[in-house]
Parts: sequence; structure tokens; C-alpha cells
Amino acid sequence: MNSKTFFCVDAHTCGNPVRLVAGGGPVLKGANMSEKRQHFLKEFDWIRTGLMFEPRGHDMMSGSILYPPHDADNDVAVLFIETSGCLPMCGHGTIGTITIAIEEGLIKPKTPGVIRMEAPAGLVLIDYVEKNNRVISVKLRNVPAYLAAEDLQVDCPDLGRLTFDVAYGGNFYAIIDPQENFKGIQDFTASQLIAWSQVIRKRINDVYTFVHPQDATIKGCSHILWAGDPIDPTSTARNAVFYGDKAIDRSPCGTGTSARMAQWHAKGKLKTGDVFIHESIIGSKFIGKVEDTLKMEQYDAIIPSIEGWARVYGYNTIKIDHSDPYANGFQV
Ligand code: PYC
Repeated sequence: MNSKTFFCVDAHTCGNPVRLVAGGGPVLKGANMSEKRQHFLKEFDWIRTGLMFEPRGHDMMSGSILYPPHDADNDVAVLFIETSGCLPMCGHGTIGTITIAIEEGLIKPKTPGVIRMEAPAGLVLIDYVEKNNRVISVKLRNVPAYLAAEDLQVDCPDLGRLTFDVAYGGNFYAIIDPQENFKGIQDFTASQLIAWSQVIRKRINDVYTFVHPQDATIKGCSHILWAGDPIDPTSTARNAVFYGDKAIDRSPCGTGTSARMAQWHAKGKLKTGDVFIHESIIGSKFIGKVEDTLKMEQYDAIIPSIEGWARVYGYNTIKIDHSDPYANGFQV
């Protein structure tokens, strides 16, 4: 087989891309999406790199592939494909994927307006609002989120020593709140944040280990959440989330917002029922809420919800020709 064609629908969620592979995705082995994620990473990762990296994608590119659910009560199962790998969970990816799937008729939910979605990180319950064949908003009740560690330290080039917390919201986040050596993202460019993130993420993972208590395949601090002042004073907070090797999320980051709400809840700054409006680097917003709490192993976890919107902008038939020297993509 010299080439493979993928039928994709492209959208963005609050500014960050979502490329849903509607045709051409591989058949995967596994009893759930966590196992299928491992199979994909072992045998089909060229599809991810070919579709996410340059020349067919770019540093921020992110996408998904739909699978039938493993439990007949659920509506769909989703694999997230990103420049960073296959994330256990992706909030902006979910909002974009559901918007595309409903508008394009790729999912027929058992109950209109409600979708039970299996992600590698667990079950995600979704409510969406549709008007005139357009999805206006998507609200996801995420997997449990928790504060994993507090007051850790890392040395950052230029800034010096930084104190950070680590929280899980579907991925592990190092959260850098404003402090003596870092007054907030408003003082810095995206390129500066990216350069520092590359260094400190490595330093953090060299020293500390983070493993999900219920799924050992979810491990490592993959994302850095830099905090700062909101642009709109009615927002709760703003962030710049670093992911992959060179990306700052243009959306407010669903799993990052979940992690931050878990951090605030654990510190007594948010309580059950509170709303948390999170702004992205470009000022787009997600509405977060602490829906519930639960005990998860040794952690006091929250059930966060995230609400946002996405827009479909194109249909993309992409060929990966194996004789192309850049078939599997590249990063500079
Ligand atoms: O929205 O969860 C998210 C996300 C993760 C990486 C980029 N966006």
C-alpha cells in the first residue's frame, strides 16, 4: 500500500484546531479506549504524526478518530490524536469532535442533546445544544480531577526558581500561579512561555513522577499551565497552556481548566456549584463548574464540567503517500 487517504472534517474550538478523521482511521484492538490508545501508539502512530505535524498539520494541530462504544449504553468512543501524542482526554478536542459529529451526522445519539462518550481517560457525559442544524454549545462532564501535589519547585531559565502545583484533569498539569518571580502571562510573549515550558517540563519529569491511580498508562506531567490576569474582568482567570513541543492552546483548555478547578477546590477557593470562567491566551472562554466531589483512592477529587463552542470550517481529504519523504510529518 503506497498511500492512504483520510477524510477529515476541520473545525476549531474557541480558536484551537480539531481535525476529526471521519474516514480512514485504523481498526484497533482493545476492550476499552485506554487499550485501543496503546494499540494505536504502537502500530499506527504514523497516522497521527502524518496528519498532525507539518506539512499537513502544524504545531497546534489536534484531532480525533471515532470508534463504536464498548458499552452498549454509550454513544461513541473517541481516540484523541495530537502533536503531543494520544492524550487520555482533551476538552477542546471533545467540544470540536461532538460539534462536527452532530453537524455532519457521524453520531446518532440515543437521546438527542445527550452523548455518553468513552475517552481513554474514562466516561465523559455530554450535553449539547443544537439550533438550525448548528451545534451552539457543548458541555462536558469530565473525568474526575484532583490536586496531585502542592508547592513543588523548579528552576526556570531567566525567571529563576518557580513554585508550582500539579493537578490532573484528564492530563497532568504543572500549574504556575503568579508569584515573586512570575507575575503572570500578561507580561510575556507566547514564544517566551514556550521556550521556558520546554525546559521546565523536562526538569519536572526528571525529578517527579505522576501516575494516575486507576490507569498506569496515564503518567507524566505533559502540560504546563501558566496563569495570569483575565482580559475581561468578569472572567475568573486566564491561562496559557503549553502542550506538544511548541504549542500554546488557543482555547482555554478543557483538561487544564478541570485541573485548575481541582486545584482551586482543594485550596478552598472554589466550592461545589461554583462557576469558573477561564480565558485563553486569545481571550476565548470556557465556562467551568465544579459539579460534584468524590473520593478517588487517596485524593479528594471533583467532577468538573466545561462548556464551550466550536465551528466547522472545512472538509479535508488528506493523502499520506508513503513515497513522500515527509509522509510521517516533521517538526522543526
Ligand atoms: O482542551 O483539554 C484540552 C487540551 C489539551 C491540549 C490542548 N487542549
